[in-house]
Amino acid sequence: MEESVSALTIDQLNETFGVEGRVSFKSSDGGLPVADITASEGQATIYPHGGHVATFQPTGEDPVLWMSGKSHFESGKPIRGGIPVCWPWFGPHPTDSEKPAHGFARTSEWTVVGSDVTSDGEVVLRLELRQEDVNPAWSFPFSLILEVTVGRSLSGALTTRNLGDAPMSITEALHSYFTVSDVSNVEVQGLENTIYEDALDDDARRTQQGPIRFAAETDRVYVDTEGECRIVDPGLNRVIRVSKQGSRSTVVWNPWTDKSIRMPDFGDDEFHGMLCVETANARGDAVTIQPGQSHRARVTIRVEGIRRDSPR
Ligand code: TA6
Repeated sequence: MEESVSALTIDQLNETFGVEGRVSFKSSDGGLPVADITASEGQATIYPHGGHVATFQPTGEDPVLWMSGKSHFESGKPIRGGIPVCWPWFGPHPTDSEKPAHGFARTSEWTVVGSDVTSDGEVVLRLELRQEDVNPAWSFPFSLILEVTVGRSLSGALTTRNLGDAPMSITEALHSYFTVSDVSNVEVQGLENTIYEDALDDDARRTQQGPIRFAAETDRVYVDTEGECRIVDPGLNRVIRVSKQGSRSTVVWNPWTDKSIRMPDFGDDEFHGMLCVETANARGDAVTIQPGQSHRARVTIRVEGIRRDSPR
């Protein structure tokens, strides 16, 4: 079903986009509308607030996306976990420190514009953010569409269309938070020999030697890379595969102790059980979109068992 609507009630959302046994909308504890997605081989929840995929769990698997027990679920504040949409800038605003970190998309109210069920039981939900939905001080003529496909895997495709008459430059991230057994006991493969900028050392550029392991705060923007990342987690006996298209940066982040304590919406000890591997176009990988043109960044997340020949 394709219909552009905005600020619908829960009943209207269910009437327009609900699908029996597959897509239903309800009011979450904090009062925000949320879509419950039940595909044939996986479940997810998606908030129009921020265009935010909050949870994903393939049938028979442990939850894949992580959510802080202290996350806000209220308008004007980002949700801490799942897949925040960082857009139209990643990190601090390049010139105006008054503007919110990671852009305005993740704290804006998106509009549900479509829902589908495919022949093999995958569920698609489409949401849109447009210029008229955001603070006029921050906006320019754009359309931002998030298309989420839920099944055994989850994919999120973020399409920016430039509706103006001048080129538009953006940085962005699908800032995915993953559940791990113990971040000290996992490794990230797929970024070996890739150059990264170390956000904890004045963006010093270094080359990744071997898999990434974690023993302290880690905040790295790997640039000029289109590779798949694998989070190898012996504790949960699984590998989370994060593949992507239309993204040239991958951000790897764990706040560790001190930064966790500084974040009010993040439990002091929660860092042990989470890891961010983010599908981005950040720093020098900014994207310029010509008038009338569009750009799509897409992440696909899937889980598999650990093969016997995987290290650790
Ligand atoms: O993606 C890593 C990062 O840029 C870190 O520097 C940290 O700030 C994280 O994003 C979370 O940012 P937030 O604004 O959501 O607290």
